[in-house]
Amino acid sequence: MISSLNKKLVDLNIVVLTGAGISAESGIKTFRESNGLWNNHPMETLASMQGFENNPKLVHEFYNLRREQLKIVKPNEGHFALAELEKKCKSFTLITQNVDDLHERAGSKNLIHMHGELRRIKHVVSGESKYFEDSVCENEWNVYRPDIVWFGENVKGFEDISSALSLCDLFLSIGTSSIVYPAAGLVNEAKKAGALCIEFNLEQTALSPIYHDHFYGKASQTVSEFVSGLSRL
Ligand code: BV8
Repeated sequence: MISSLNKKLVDLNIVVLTGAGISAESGIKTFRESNGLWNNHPMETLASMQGFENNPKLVHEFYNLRREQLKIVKPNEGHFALAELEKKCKSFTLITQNVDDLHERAGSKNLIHMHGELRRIKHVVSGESKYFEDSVCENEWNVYRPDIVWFGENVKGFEDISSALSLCDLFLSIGTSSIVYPAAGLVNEAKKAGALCIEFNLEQTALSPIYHDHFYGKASQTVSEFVSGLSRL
């Protein structure tokens, strides 16, 4: 299938969308698998402004725990393979729904955190955002919120995302259930641009039929193997 690209790797414009599945083998829980992050609380109570206003304690504790976890997890082969791929193609845009910092730590540069970042908080009134890697303490639960995109809030970087997709030759979707929009719909933009669209997951998703090809298996293996194959283009 990749031979249909008719381009050398060095001439390819590549866009990648990642979800929680690429960080699963680093020990970060996904959202929707059994015993996932949202098992005990419906996502609306943890990832919405309404949920935050109703119970800032619960929401801060949810994000404090996940922020603490960043101190003990490490990028896996899937993250490193994407950082390597970025060095070898004409243009590379990594769009992640993940709020962890494993892509940065693996060496990825051109990265858009469309759902925000665990290691940033923002002032609830001014909206000013700052880097933060500890736990938000109780006396600041109503002053700061996680700089995370919740349901009903606009995603980040959408202009840059759209311009990258308009030039895209190859679109890879890795480790996402393709349930959350507008992230799940990006493949349609890539297809309009004439890109070859490939899905990497453990299993089929609702949007699998839209993709031209699929690699089923653990992202740390499937992505590394795919990148090695691309390097022979
Ligand atoms: C918005 C907070 C405009 C961050 C999250 C149509 C168009 C536009 C909007 C909508 C629409 N329809 C509905 C909406 C509204 C809503 C939405 O999409 N709802 C869904 C539930 C239907 N979207 C929004 O509200 C978005 N904003 O549209 O703005 C707007 C403005 C005002 C009013 C209306 C609209 C905002 C969406 C962002 C929400 N924030 N979380 C956080 O806490 O982390 S969403 C949450 O889900 C995370 O961000 C996460 O990144 C995202 C997607 O989840 P996945 O990453 O896919 O994880 P999941 O567990 O689901 O799946 C993991 C996959 O990995 C599985 O398939 C599994 O098989 C696979 N896997 C596991 N292990 C491995 C693996 N694969 C490979 N290898 C492995 N080892």
